[in-house]
Amino acid sequence: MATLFISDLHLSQERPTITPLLLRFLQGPARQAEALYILGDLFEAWLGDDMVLPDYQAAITGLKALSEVVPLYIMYGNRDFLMREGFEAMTGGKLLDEETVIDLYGCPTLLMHGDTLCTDDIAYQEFRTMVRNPQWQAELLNKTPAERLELAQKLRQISKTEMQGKEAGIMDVNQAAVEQAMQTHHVQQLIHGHTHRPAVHEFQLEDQAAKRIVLADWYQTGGVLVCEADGCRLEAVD
Ligand code: LP5
Ligand code: MN
Repeated sequence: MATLFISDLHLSQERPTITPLLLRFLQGPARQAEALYILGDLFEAWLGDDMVLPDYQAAITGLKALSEVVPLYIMYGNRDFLMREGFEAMTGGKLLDEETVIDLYGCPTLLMHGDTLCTDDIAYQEFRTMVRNPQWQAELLNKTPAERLELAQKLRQISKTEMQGKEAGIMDVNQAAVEQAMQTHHVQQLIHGHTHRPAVHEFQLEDQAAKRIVLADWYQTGGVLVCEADGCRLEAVD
């Protein structure tokens, strides 16, 4: 039995093939798993548990069906950080803290979305501080669904324009931030998404072998990290 990790599906009507791909995955490989972890940005934008966009309903139903047979853990990312208890009830998934350590077949492993590791992206980190402020979130959730949608669309436009002006390196993780997070949690293995640069990075941390595994996005096809007692491998989902 394997433990599976996915992230950055960014489910959206702009990429209509991805929801059916997820549903096949949930009905197929995920059913055989020991557990499924979704490490952020399942949705292009989650605007509150009280306003589920019709495009998301099929995925939610699929997750709920899976969660009845396989433990499902969900961490939010920079697009869906407004998921709360209502979302847990809809999907049967358990929301994880932003930095969660699990015992992965004997290897303590830190799970993160990955955005907080991109410390060179100062503009993003300032934006993050603003939108993670509980008061900002409460004001937002007081707005009507139409107002929230409009604001999210504006933010997406600003983000797209800003990203065109950023060097690629700035939008990747900062190695010192990676090492600090791993040392704080006393782990030699980290799994995260967000950067859309799937890879296994091996390095030395405190004179011992350390690993940072980056999950793939689901923009063209999907990707999954399959972990078993003898190790982890990145595989395509198509
Ligand atoms: O996710 P990804 O990889 O595309 O981009 C991120 C960073 N961008 C973001 C912003 C989101 O894309 C915006 C959409 C969020 C929708 C969900 C929010 C739900 C609640 C709010 C709406 C109701 O996270 C991007 C990083 C990139 O990753 C790589 O790490 O660079 O960061 C940015 O582009 C942020 C900009 O640099 C700064 C933006 C400042 C915006 C200030 C807004 C002021 C208010 C305007 C109101 C209209
Ligand atoms: Mn992200």
